[in-house]
Amino acid sequence: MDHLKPAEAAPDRNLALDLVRVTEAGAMAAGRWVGRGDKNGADGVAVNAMRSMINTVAMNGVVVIGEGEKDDAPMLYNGENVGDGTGPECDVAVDPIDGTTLTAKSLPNAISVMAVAPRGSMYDPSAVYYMEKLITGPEAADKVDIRLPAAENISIVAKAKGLDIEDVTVCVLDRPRHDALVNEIRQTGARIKFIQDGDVAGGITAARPGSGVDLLLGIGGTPEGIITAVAMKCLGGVIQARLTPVDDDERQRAIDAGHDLDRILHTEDLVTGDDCFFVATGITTGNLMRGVRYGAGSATTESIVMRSRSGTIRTIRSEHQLHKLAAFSTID
Ligand code: VTB
Ligand code: MG
Ligand code: MG
Repeated sequence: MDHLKPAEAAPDRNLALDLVRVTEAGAMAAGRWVGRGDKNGADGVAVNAMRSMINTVAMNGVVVIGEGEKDDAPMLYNGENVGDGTGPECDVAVDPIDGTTLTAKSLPNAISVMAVAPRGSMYDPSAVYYMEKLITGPEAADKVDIRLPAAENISIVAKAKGLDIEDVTVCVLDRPRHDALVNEIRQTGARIKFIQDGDVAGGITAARPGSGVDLLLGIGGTPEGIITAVAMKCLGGVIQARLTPVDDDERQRAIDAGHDLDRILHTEDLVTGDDCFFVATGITTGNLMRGVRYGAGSATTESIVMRSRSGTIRTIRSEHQLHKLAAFSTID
């Protein structure tokens, strides 16, 4: 049976289509909680739905990024074994809901998202919850530099895309910590698309042609940054990041954990190699995908499924018959 080893060692191309069922399950569970004003309740049902589905996937996964610590949410916890244990050895990064507040308030761009890569290939984000990010698409991917002022990166992106500065739109999380950045961007004449939450969707939008967004700048979650790195590998875009401790305690913890806070983390540092998968399903409708829609006894989901090695980007619209999927009626 030795001849089977190489095939088993690397994630198989069919994995992507199995994985999407996991984020579909998360989104369908969360979809019932849209607008209910209870972000932890929504996160809880999404975690449970994903956890039961993920264990049917033929992989030997370990959760290396399970959200929860920063947002104090229930987790698919770090170190948890996931998958049916039969397939390739993988690192799994999961965010059952990126945008719990978006879900609770029925605002756009909440997604259920997961990334998978060979074991050991994802950056260990522990100890520092936030990072400064620069994300853009293939055109300017090898020209931008997070160490430069925002104005310079905006002009690099404009030039690479053949745009006037005024045509460039920068996605920024709407937070007081970004006040200076917002001023700097506005002085260039570029426009800003503010997002309330959800910089995974925001980052992908920045790398997708025709999305109306050209660049993402600002400080967001470290786990989301690593998930975004997988997406960038598939899309040919780039993420550059710098760990950003929020206070002295976090700074010290980061240094003790061996992080070099001056280091620029490139896409390749956040996930090494070229054999990774990204799947996301819309919870609320946004720029990338429509959210979950319910009909009589049915639900329709839209997902994006990407594989880095092939570069294939699939949009999958699925119609689910809920009476046949009793496991998803999580609201009762
Ligand atoms: C960031 C962003 C996420 O939460 O982590 C943000 O990356 C948290 O920022 O996409 P604050 O602590 O300032 O709220 C999200 O928006 C959602 O998890
Ligand atoms: Mg989350
Ligand atoms: Mg998140």
